[in-house]
Amino acid sequence: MNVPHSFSIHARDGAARLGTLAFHRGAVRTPAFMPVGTAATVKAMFPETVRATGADIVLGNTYHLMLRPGAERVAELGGLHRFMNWPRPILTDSGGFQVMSLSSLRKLTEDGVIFRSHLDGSEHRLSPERSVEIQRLLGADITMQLDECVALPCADAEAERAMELSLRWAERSKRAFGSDSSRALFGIVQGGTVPALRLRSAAGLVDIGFDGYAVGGLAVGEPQAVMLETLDVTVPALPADRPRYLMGVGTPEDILLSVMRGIDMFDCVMPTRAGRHGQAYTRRGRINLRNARHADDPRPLDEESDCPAARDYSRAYLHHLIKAGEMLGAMLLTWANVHYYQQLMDGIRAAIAAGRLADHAEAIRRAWAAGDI
Ligand code: PRF
Repeated sequence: MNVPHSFSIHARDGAARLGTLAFHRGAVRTPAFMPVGTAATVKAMFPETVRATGADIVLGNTYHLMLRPGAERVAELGGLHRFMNWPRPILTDSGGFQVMSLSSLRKLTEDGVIFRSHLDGSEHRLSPERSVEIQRLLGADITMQLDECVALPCADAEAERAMELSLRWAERSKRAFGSDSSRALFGIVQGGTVPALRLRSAAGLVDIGFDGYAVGGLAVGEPQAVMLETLDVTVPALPADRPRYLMGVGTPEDILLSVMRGIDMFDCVMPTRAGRHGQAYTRRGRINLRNARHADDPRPLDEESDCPAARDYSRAYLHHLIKAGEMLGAMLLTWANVHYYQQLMDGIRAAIAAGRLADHAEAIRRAWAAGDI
């Protein structure tokens, strides 16, 4: 089907934007949070439940899927959407970031990266062209360019080298992607925390021309204030009429503060990973269900939530499930957390529409600060 994708902005409040990113598989309401479905599954959740929380789009990973079950196999089985029974939009990350954090014996060259699989030690290569091809085989609605993300803090020269390499890879990714208006290709801004490098990266990507622009290389060890300062420099350098995606972010507060700086899309393992480890995100902040103080607590996580996981199960029961290592504990907390994140985005979108995001942000932060017990 060759229905072109589109991005439209319906309202603004300060730098924040309310929009819709439309694909033939469905619309993505922005600001959007994308649950992470690394290995063709949002861990511990049914796709139907992910959708019921309000998610319009999920993220998949080139790195994991190329190693297992293999991109060609997924393509032969009808693509990632059919494979995982998620008929709505999917964004796939390009693999570079995961190679750096998960694989061993990495060798980075101008052509791409050669690495050993974290699964069986087998050798693989990923170039900008192969990453784009894998994402096409998976059937991604949004393809990310291959980039190099350096850990922070790092020397300016190292941030510059990785940024320039990422720019050259951006150009090759764009050429490899060709013209397919039904799918989107996003470039990724790098440049560490050096304003001049961020600006050069953004300008270079805008010259090449992308359907959307991601800010990479943040939330990799720097303080929140440094991340926000980098956004303050970077976001104004991106085209106003294109979606902006802050990769791998973040806590509910990071998301709120980044929306207020003009970011439209987010992804993070936090709600899913934290859920599997016994942490719950709620209106009143984070709750560690492993803590013994919950053992006799008959209250649910949030009696006012319309998520069954947050409303219909006592903290005592959740504590028991987590302590006993029962799968249902991870399932319920993941569900509650993904639902909470989607509710957060829903509230943010409504506040932008009403032109009262600053007040809304203040109210949310007050409730977090007041705490739970
Ligand atoms: N690049 C890519 N994926 C990413 C990142 C990046 O810089 C980050 C950084 N927070 C998360 N995921 N390709």
